[in-house]
Amino acid sequence: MKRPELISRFLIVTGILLAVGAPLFFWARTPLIHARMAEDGGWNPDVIQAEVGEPLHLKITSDDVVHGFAVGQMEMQSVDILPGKVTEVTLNFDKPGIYTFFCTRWCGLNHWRMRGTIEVSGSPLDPEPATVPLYVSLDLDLDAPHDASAVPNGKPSATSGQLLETNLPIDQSAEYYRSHSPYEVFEGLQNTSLTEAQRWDAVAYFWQSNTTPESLANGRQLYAENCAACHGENGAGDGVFADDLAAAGESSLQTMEGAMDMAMQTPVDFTNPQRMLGASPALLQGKILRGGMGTGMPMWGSIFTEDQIWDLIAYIYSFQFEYQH
Ligand code: HEC
Ligand SMILES: [Cu+2]
Repeated sequence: MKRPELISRFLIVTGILLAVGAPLFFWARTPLIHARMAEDGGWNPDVIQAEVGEPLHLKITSDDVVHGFAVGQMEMQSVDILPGKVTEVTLNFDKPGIYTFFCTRWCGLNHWRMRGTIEVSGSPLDPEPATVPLYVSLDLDLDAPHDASAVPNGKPSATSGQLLETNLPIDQSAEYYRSHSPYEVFEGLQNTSLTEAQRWDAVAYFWQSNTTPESLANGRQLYAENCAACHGENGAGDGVFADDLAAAGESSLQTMEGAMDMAMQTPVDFTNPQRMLGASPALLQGKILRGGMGTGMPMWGSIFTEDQIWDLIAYIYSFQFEYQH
């Protein structure tokens, strides 16, 4: 073989490699993501790499039922993922970190287990200091019992609370509200001339003053989409999946693996005053961020922004109090 021939062959081969390789390279960066119910494997792949400042193009399809796709802690509308169709999504990241993508359609009992991660590398476009969640800085023990030792007869009324004397010994700061349970604030009113019922009404008014109609409305919507299937539309712990969770808990207790795991539990009843009036917003924040560790309560820390979690908490307390708005 003469030299020039060798070179031209080499060039042709490189040409073919480039022609096939370049699309392959880009295709490899945007693999087709398959969605399946969690029992059948969930997302595949479930780990995706991306870079700050570079748009991430995703193509997603479903192999079984209709799922939804959204990424936690990002302002984005969730998109439906239909069986046999390819949905394209483009994401932009301005901060590095590990993001969680998740299913947004209630596709089954294990729906909330349909989660995957996007590992974003690079440096932040707009650096901001990292914040520590309040329950961490308060060093709360999330698993300690927190029942209130006294509860009101009926729902305390914020409207009645507002009519009471105004110079009650309640610290009006947001920090005080977030780090105390309604029961603790009730106790703090012991040395006033108020009756017990009035003290609870004052607490209801204090709770209402620490939220806004917008925050409650936002919390209500997030709750309906993400929590009601277990905790119930009206907070009573009787969502459509509550029985399934209890059954899964019983069967897991009967197996060796189940005995090693913590038992699945029925979802907490948010209308139970003893339980909820004894919990501070910071404690609920910790429980929502961390989840129930094997009990069936998902962890939401990688899904919601801090503000969304406070909105959810404000809404959860509305099962305890009679608000004006
Ligand atoms: C798959 C079912 C399920 C879903 C969905 C769910 N939870 Fe739970 N949740 C549970 C179970 C079970 C418990 C009880 C176990 C525990 O306390 O850890 C619980 C407990 C809690 C607690 C602890 C209350 C306390 O006083 O100890 C809070 C707060 C809570 N959930 C909030 C939420 C919020 C907010 C959402 C929606 C964003 C949500 N949960 C979605 C099942 C669920
Ligand atoms: Cu799904």
